[in-house]
Amino acid sequence: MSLDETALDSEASHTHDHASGSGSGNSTSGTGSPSTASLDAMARYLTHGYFADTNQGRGTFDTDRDNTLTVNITALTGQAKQLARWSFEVWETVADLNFVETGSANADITFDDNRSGAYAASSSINGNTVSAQVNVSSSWVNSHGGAIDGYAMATYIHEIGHALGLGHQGHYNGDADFDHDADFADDSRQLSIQSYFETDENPNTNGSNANVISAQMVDIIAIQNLYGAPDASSATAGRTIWGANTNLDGYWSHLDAMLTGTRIPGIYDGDDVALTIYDRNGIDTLNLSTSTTDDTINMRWGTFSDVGGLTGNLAIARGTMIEFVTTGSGDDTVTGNNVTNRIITGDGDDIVHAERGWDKVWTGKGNDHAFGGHGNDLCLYTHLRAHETVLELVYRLLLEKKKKKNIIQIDEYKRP
Ligand SMILES: [Ca+2]
Ligand SMILES: [Ca+2]
Ligand SMILES: [Ca+2]
Ligand SMILES: [Zn+2]
Repeated sequence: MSLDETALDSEASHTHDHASGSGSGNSTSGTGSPSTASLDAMARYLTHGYFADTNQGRGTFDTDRDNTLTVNITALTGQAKQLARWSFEVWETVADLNFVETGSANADITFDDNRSGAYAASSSINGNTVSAQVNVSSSWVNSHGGAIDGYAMATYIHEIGHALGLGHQGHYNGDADFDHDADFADDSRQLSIQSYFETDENPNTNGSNANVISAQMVDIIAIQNLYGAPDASSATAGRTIWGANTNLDGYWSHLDAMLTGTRIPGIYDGDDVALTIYDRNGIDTLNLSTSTTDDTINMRWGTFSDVGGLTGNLAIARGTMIEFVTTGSGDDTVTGNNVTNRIITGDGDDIVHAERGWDKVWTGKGNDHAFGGHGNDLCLYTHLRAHETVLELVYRLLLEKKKKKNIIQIDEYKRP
């Protein structure tokens, strides 16, 4: 039996003792050019490789019988309690975990803000975490703000990631420079909140700089490898509407405001955000109808979309199927996925590639182009011809579709 202690992000000294050596990750050491790796390999580094490289024992909480982790945030001051609670929601969204607050000194994770810097420390026995501590200093929160789109929020998500058993996305701690320290060619916060590199610090990444507000694609794979995917009682089980008119409450209820830059005092300061959508199951909608920018949405999982004038800021996690998408008044481009999609693109000159499935597409006003792809697709628009019934419209479109195969250009229609 060995007792391992790890400390991450700490300006304070590392403590490690009897590293278990059970990690078998990528033992790159930051020399030479970073390697291209799969999402799975990058996730494996977060859960194993990092601890092997840094000669620390890895640890995860044992949630086999109960997915509950107790957390004590009573010592937090000011806006820190809210940041912690939002971060619990972030991790609960993507893993089979349920954080329960307690005043007990024996909580699984204990939070404080009275020491300097931001770090997490944990002790484990034979790979099982006994307890973890997270400290994000009050001055850190004061200087970065307590809103969702501030760096303190990203810090909380990151440090809790450590407490749960994730390392960094490369062999670095405390400070890192992409040219010298990156082990993975795609190491940036676009893929992992456990990365030290902003999206634009990585020359291989096509994405705007933005405040990361969620666990990202690699984090989601890693945390599910440790704790499993969210269960049937989780927030995104069943039918979910993301964005405008959302049926999610709490943290994710603010997504529409954040994607359209609409300030919410005390919650969202209006800065650019980046996130990954993970959704457990159900017929789900991404509703961007309030957006006025030219958005490019890719509904296939494992891809990045461009929302709010940014590039690559909205990812759809591997395994997450979004069936319905509505875009706003800009000139939007939407690519469907392989199941039956309902795509509504609103005003603007929009382009839709519905891909496989029996898709339905409404392109609204504007000079639009819709391509049905494989499947029996139906392309509609919001305006009927004079005296035309909806049934006649459907019939006419089906005829046109037959004539033009899967290509339907819609610009000749007028209001009745
Ligand atoms: Ca859902
Ligand atoms: Ca549009
Ligand atoms: Ca489709
Ligand atoms: Zn860290």
